[in-house]
Amino acid sequence: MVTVTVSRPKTKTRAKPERPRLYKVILLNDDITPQEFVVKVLKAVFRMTVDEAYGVMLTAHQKGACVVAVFTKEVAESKATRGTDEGAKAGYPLTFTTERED
Ligand code: TYC
Repeated sequence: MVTVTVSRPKTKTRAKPERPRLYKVILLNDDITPQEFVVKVLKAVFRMTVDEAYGVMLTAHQKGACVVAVFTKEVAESKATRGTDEGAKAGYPLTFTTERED
């Protein structure tokens, strides 16, 4: 007679969905892009009100950079690229970058 022992893992495999890592989109200041244009891009790409967009633009203008919003990696990178491309299309060096949150 043959005995077959089947061993199961001792640890329970629990369905534990990991929270996706989040990425900040950061707006960088420059000396060339007009303030109004920055506000226009923030409204269009990040669906901000004019007041929100003006506040973010002014913080970047005064401090050198400002966190615009936080998204999953793909969304953050896509929006940063869209914003930067809008500037480039209009001949401005407007730049959005992304940075992983800790
Ligand atoms: N500093 C620019 C100016 O004085 C305006 C500006 C603000 C540009 C924020 C980029 O992220 C920026 N025309």
